Amino acid sequence: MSKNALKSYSYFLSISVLCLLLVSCANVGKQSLVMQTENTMALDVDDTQDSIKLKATHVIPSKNQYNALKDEFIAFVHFGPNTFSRMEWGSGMEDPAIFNLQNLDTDQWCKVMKDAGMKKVIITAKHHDGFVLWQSRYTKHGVMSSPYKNGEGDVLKELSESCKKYDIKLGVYLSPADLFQIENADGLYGNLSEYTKRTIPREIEGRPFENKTTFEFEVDDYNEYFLNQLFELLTEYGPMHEVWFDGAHPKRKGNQQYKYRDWKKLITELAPNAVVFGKEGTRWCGNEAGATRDTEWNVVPYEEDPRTMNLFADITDEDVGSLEKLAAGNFLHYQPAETNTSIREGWFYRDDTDQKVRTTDDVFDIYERSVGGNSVFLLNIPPNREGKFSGQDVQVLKETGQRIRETYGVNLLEGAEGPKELLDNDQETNLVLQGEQPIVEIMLPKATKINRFLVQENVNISGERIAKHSLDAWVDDEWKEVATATNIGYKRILRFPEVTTTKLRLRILESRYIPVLQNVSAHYFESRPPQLQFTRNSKGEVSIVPKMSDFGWNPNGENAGANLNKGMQIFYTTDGQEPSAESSLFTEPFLFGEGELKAIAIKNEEKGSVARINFGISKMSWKLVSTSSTQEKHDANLLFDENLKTYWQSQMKGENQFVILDLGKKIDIKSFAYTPPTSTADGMIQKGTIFSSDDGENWTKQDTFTFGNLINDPTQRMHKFKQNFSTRFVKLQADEIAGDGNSTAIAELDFYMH
Ligand code: FUL
Repeated sequence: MSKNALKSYSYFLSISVLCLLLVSCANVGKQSLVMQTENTMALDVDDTQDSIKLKATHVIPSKNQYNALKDEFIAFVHFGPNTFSRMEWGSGMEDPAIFNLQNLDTDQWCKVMKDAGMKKVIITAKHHDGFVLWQSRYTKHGVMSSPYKNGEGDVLKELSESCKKYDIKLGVYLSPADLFQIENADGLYGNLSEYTKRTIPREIEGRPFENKTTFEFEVDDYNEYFLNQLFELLTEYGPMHEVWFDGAHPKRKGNQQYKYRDWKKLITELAPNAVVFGKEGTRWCGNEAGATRDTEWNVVPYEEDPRTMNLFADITDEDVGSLEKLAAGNFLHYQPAETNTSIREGWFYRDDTDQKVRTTDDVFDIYERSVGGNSVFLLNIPPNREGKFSGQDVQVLKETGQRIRETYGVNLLEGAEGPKELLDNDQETNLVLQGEQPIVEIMLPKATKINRFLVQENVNISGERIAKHSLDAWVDDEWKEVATATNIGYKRILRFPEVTTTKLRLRILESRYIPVLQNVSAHYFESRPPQLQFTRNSKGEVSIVPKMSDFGWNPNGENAGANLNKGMQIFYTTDGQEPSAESSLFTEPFLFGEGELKAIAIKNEEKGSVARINFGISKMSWKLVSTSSTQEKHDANLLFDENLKTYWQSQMKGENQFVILDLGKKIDIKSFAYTPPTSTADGMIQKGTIFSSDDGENWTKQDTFTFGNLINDPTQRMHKFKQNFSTRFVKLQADEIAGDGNSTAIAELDFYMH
């Protein structure tokens, strides 16, 4: 045995002895700790798999992180010039007059959030365009120059007051990227100013601060501007519970650096209860579509010490915290994931006609996967141009709140027999489980129908330990395994086909260290007819099928297409009408050209949610004329094969790549849709031009288009042409590619006549 191996072996042995000693004395969860718990822990060169395992279970959330986890379901509000321009990303050069807000009802926002069961709201105080929603002393680019209350309005103040009224916590999104400060002549972003000692807040005549705290930092102009604004937000609108730093950058300039450690100092002092998103506090889940990982460990590895780091890269891998991953790092850090997505297509409100709104089924499904998957659910509800949440969004949130209360507000283990530490609804009592394969058995007071089981570890004291577990139900005089999953952490919701049972058994199959459970409960969710999805094949035939979850968790716990939906029928309309049992019955794929399809599943007279799709003109007679270049496996025919998984990708040749299509006949075109690939971030067309031609040789430039936020949210983008035009040949030219990409890629193109 080598010296190092011997050292780690004896380390592990002494720890094991200590563990045995500790475990034998009955106590609460703390008894199973064998070292000091920390929010961040360094790994040593002689750490072994076993010692890393042990260390990982002693990495726990900070007070603010734990509170963030307990908030569970929180709201995001994207509001600003984009609400009026219908853009996803502004340019920074918008006239503030565009923010033509006449009415604002932040009480309505908070009331709706409260009904939905949301505990906190984070608003885009400043999005990437640099427009500020509050009365900042340090810029004129914001509400102060807009028509809202003749420049006297303050959206953040109104929200902060409503939050107090409705007991909702407040957080702010302050975008480090700032296009106004990049684009305007006196802009501070990347202006190459010197780093000198500056006092924060900078005094502005006639606008004193009530809070007299001051800070000295060695910063440049933009960091000073940012710190001054943070000072305003944290001292005049608080108490602040979250500060949200977005990592996206539509543009950069002058190699601008962010002195985050200084920002952090200010936040820690002025808003001690605020968790910081995008830095060491909470982390992005890695997508904006509401996808969740099957295994979401919140103890993650870092190469550098996150307590002193300035730059944080996004963690987007499927595996964030397996033992192999942890072993490859130098530090272990507790960092909860936030699952952020929008209730509408895109982050900003566009309209109530074309912009799709998620159904209650969808939102409730994400709630169960995210909150029940060891993360926080951050759902964006973008207010409309009336300053309110739109009716459809309100309805969905109301129903989601109802479903959460109906399902999780009723614990079917009430009166059950079993370990009282788990059944007493007391967060302070915990059950330490011994043995090779620890088991918890619970006797229900009577035969009960259940299809959800909720289990929590005591992450706050004894960290994340369990790596695999299964649930059995006593059915027909024997144990039947109904669900199995990997880690638990703060909360795991197991979903499975309903069983009627008198006894449940939770088996811990793998654990990083002695398992400590905090709470279990059982529930019943009245499952609805499934959500539906449409596909159109290259022959132009449309199919309507139950939506299969893309993300591992089967809808309602089973194969939606099979047993769960027996007896279900699907009805659809092609004229924009709401479908009902009187509409056309879907029995087999049918030919469908351009237009809107709506469909509904009906089972036992109960209607599911309405699914809709807007198909572009049929692509059956399209032909590829030419492309600027193409990569071997990404032929340009793939951009009209009706398959979103395949895509055209040009060679790495930079901008001005193009594709020319023959639509088969002359067609009147009003709009088009670009769907980027999802399996590569290289080649997303951020800016482009559309040309038309009757002969494929003489071209007329028809319009240019701009799409924002493609890399983080690679979903379909629509563009309405300034003027309709009639053409047989179309040329799409890429003028600007998102991020660092230098190829051009298209998963699918669609053209619309309406
Ligand atoms: C992204 C931004 O670019 C989007 O506009 C949005 O704010 C989203 C929450 O984060 O990175």
